[in-house]
Amino acid sequence: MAHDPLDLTGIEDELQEDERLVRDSVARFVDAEVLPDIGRHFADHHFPRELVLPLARLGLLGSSIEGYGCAGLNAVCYGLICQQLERGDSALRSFVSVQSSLCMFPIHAYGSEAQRERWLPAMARGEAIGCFGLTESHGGSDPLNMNTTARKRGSDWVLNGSKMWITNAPIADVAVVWALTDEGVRGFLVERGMKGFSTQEIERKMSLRASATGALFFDDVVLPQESLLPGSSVGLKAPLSCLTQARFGIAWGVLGAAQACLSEALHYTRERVLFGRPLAATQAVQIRLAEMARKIAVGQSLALQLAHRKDRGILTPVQVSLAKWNNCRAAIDVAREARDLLGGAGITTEHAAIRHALNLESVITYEGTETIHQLSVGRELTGLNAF
Ligand code: TGC
Ligand code: FAD
Repeated sequence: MAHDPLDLTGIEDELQEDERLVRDSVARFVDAEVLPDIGRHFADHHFPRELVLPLARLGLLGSSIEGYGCAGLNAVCYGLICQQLERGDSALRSFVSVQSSLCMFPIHAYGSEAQRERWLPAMARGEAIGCFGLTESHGGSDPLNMNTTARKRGSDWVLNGSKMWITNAPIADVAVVWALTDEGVRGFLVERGMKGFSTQEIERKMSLRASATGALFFDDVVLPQESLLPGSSVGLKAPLSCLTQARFGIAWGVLGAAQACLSEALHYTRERVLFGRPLAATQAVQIRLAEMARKIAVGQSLALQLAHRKDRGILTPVQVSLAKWNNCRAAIDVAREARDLLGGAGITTEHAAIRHALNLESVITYEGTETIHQLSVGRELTGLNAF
């Protein structure tokens, strides 16, 4: 075959040698350690915690951070890492997104030197796990409408409220929590074991079943002043800057899920013989496969363009919104098409398509729903805020 069907625009040729090496090492890990068991973990609603230390040993936790035991890789490498992990399962990419972009990034960007020294090396080694608490049950799209409060009491802060839909909550050692102070929203580090802090797993999800999702509860949790992230400005700017990091990784990651689905659909339709010929030899099926490949190719070009802008320090949040929206929509469409092309076989976890399609229902919702990103782009175009 002249072209790799998963890379019609030749992204491979644009990569540097070190970027390929990172990509290939993660790909080998996913093939050997993730794919054999992930269908079972999904079916069992179980986060495979035993993969955390191997992920750390590969340098995949906080991989963009310089120092503190982190790998200091560029944006293309971070994207490729997310893509390979999500080729395995969105749950693994979610774990790495939250650990790296939503916890280690704010500790590095807004934390004190003592907070960095305390948490970053341990998190890079996979010995400490983090979560990010922004969303509350009454409406995640509008995080400024927040009920969780942090009130000053002497030199301490007292935290009350709850957070909902928090990835890693049931297994986290530390939570980056955004709470309303008298001045506005600020970020705090809340540690497991602190009096009044508890977590609860959300059961019976039909999506991201191999990820641990939960709620955080704060009942008069007393936080010393050292728990405040001192470098975070008042308001949503700091948490939104974390989301931009994670959304960038998602824009790359979801295409890994889409590639897995296209690959499976190509294989299946070549083998499946109906009405005397392979399904893949019919015009209708070829058009559908071509559409899937087109969506992946366009998404890849967008992701690579964003990575180069990120490395040059000129990436804007609205560009990330555009890519998160476009690539999640592309990936879920591809996964649903693959599921359909597999017919009845497509509804079991023997094949990957339904698992990816169901996972992508969460991915298109979290980190800003599709509508939120469309409205961000709309605001950029018109100058009018329609939220
Ligand atoms: P907006 O006007 O857009 O911004 C407020 C201030 O923040 C600034 N800003 C940024 N600054 C630095 N870096 C960034 N990336 C920034 N993005 C925005 C902005 O310039 C402004 O600054 P200033 O100085 O002018 O005040 O804020 P808004 O209040 O209008 O925002 C509205 C909206 C809807 C866009 C925002 O609330 C939003 O994004 N909502 C969606 C919430 C969301 O995405 N939640 C995600 C929770 S975490 C999650 O889902 C994790 S899943 C993880 C996994 O498992 O992988
Ligand atoms: P809502 O905000 O209630 O939205 C409901 C619907 O209304 C959506 O379709 C939305 O697009 C639409 N809508 C909203 N505003 C408008 C408008 N102005 N006009 C038209 N339509 C609108 N959060 C964290 O803080 N940390 C995490 O680690 C985390 N992990 C998650 C993991 C999973 C598996 C899931 C499902 C969610 C996670 N979230 C996390 C929460 C996630 O960010 C929110 O679910 C998301 O932001 C949407 O919020 P919501 O669910 O409250 O929906």
